[in-house]
Amino acid sequence: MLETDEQLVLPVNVQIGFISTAEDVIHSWAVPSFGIKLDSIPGRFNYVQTVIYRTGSFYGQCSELCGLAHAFMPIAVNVVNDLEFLTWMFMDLDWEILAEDYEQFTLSLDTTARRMYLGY
Ligand SMILES: [Cu+2]
Repeated sequence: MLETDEQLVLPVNVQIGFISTAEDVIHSWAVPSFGIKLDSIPGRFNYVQTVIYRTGSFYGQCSELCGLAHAFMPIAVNVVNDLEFLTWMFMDLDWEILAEDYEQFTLSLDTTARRMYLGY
């Protein structure tokens, strides 16, 4: 019931920061096993950090009554060790596109960081 087409893959025993926002209505990204319930609000960035100490599959769902498709917002997280995480991160990566997009990517990160600190 909570399975998804794609799983969020995260490394175990590493400090992880989650940044959340929304485009349409208020959602709430909740995974009870992590002790996280992070509101996703249009026009705002919310932030929480944690360390996950166990590998495995973890599940959650949107916990805000956000609208018509609310029942179809499951969350699946696969927590893996360092080697599995690096393998996942770099497989299927197109290094030429990555090099071309690197400058644009860092510019968009700067914009995101500026918005977080200034709150717009
Ligand atoms: Cu939602």
